[in-house]
Amino acid sequence: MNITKQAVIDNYIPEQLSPGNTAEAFAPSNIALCKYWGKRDVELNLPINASLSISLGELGSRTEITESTDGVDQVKLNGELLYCESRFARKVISFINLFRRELDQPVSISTVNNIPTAAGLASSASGFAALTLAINDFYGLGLQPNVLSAFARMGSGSASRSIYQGFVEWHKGNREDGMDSCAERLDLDWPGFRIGLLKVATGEKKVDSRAGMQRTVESATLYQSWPQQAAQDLATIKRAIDDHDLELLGQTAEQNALSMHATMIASWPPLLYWQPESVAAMHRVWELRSLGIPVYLTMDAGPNLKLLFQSEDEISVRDAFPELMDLDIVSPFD
Ligand code: 2P0
Repeated sequence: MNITKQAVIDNYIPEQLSPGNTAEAFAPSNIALCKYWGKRDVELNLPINASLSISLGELGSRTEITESTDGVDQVKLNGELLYCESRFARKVISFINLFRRELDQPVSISTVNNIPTAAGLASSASGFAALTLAINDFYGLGLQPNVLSAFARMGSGSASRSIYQGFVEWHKGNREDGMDSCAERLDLDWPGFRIGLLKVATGEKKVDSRAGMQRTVESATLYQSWPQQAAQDLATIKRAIDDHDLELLGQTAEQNALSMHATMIASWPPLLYWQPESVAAMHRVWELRSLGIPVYLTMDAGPNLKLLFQSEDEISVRDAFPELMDLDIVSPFD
């Protein structure tokens, strides 16, 4: 039988907790340049491949935990008190329960996301990372960042990377309990690196990443080539970051994202997150590139694009994509 999250966590935290009255933590969102797609262990969110991301600086989630004053757990999202049976509230409470266990102390958890709503970014990565950091503080656990990263991963895979700023690698790991499947900040900066958050379509997606990657692993023959490609792409992207080589980074990240989408499209039933507006925006990126502007795209499990470029080309990118507001262009090293 596979190891449970609870068994893993019990090995790292004391039986007797010493909760405080309040704790607050922030974690950034992140965009993968080499994507995580596919799990080898669904319970622990252990990935089939290692991945690499860039964190979005001040854009992310702030989570506060306080002792509840009215004797029941409360979950707030962006200031709004949620129905306790809502999906988000249940996810948050069941994650807290892994740490709180038998402790009879209802809490109030408030999460605020400051990611521009226009960016259409999922917030599970920054949300679970901020929640893990706040739990560590609230219950006085004193855990190291690598352990916090592994715990955040059990909430949502990509949250393992949101424990850190900058360029971050999430190691695949080999251990059965997954504790070596945690992220690490790479000691590589790139002050001129820019990310444009281009929202092209709205609407709730019908298949979330969790279900989408499972479907791909189970039904797409094309997925067989993914782990090897991801490993090569990750090594190339690290080299490109080290050399501040945008062409190599952009080409590899774009090809990595489109290869991931190819595996989704090759699933059954087919999984296509793109909308007509996504394809139109891709053509605009390629058109800009044909004019000599080095701008590349990446996409996650949704219809929106993220643009990768450097500060010297910001004016050209803004001209070509006038819908990008100031907050949609992120300077991760400012
Ligand atoms: C990534 N994505 O590397 C990839 C690329 C989406 C496409 O990580 O099931 O919300 O909670 O581990 O982390 C989104 O998947 O999935 C994701 P779970 P998660 O950013």
